[in-house]
Amino acid sequence: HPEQQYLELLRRLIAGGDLRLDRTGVGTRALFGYEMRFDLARGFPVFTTKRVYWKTAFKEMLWMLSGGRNIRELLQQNVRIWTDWPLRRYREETSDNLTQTEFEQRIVADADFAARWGDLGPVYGAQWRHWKTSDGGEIDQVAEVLRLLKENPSSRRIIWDAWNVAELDQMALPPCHKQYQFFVSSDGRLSGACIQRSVDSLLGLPFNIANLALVTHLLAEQSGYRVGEIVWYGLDVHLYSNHLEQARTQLERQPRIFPSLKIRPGVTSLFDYRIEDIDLVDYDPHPPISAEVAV
Ligand code: UFP
Repeated sequence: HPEQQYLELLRRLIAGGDLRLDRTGVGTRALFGYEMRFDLARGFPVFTTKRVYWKTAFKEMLWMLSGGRNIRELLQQNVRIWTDWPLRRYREETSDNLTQTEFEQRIVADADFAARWGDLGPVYGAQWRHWKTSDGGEIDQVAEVLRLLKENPSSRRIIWDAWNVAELDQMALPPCHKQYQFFVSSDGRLSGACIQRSVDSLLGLPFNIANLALVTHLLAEQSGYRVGEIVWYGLDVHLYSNHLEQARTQLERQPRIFPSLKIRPGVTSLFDYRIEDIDLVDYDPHPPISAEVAV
């Protein structure tokens, strides 16, 4: 089963990961460099050895594709995965101890408050769609990828990149899945790759794989190709020390058949997809496993 690639990674991290103290103070077991490949024709690679909240991941991907950088648009769809960073900044700068829920409700209810405190800086979507040029213009890297897929599919430059060195210090979190590249084979199948510099193997990685697969499917649909493979490269691949038990639980489980992705036909632009247009059918995972995110 292709999910064994992931379980093998967890096994290696538990058994032989290098013990390092990290930025968050939690501590990790890490290895440097790991590759996984999934043939999208063999099912949609959302892991089954625990429930992955794929709708949350997909909403995040659509938000990134829209150029989003404020948590308000995520919270309006009940996606709370990015709240920790703005909330910490709010508490530090105001000494106001709102709870997470109070903070989130205020972001949704109050547009001015959201503009002041909900902005993450020029993170993924901002770089993908609005990379600033030195002459005051911007580049839409995703539109350029779509153009190349249609006009020059053998190009070796079908890339978008979020690692904007000059703006890293303005971002709530520097990009983890920092670069995407696409490839059209001679039989008309689109493959997608992602380079991820830093990988929370328990919490982040299942989302990152699902989102790489989703965006590859959406690009294929919009440029008239069938889907090929996804190829994922992680560099600092780590397991937080407070995720060890969860990883061991997952290793006791047998992977199940991957579900299939259904995309509503007739959406004419990559940027018009809404979450209602996308569904996963026959996803039958093992139960969820909860874990704390390191901020
Ligand atoms: N992280 C992921 N995937 C993501 C994302 C973050 O695994 O999509 F946004 C994790 C990796 C790391 C932490 O554990 O978040 C980022 O910390 P740092 O910037 O110190 O690498």
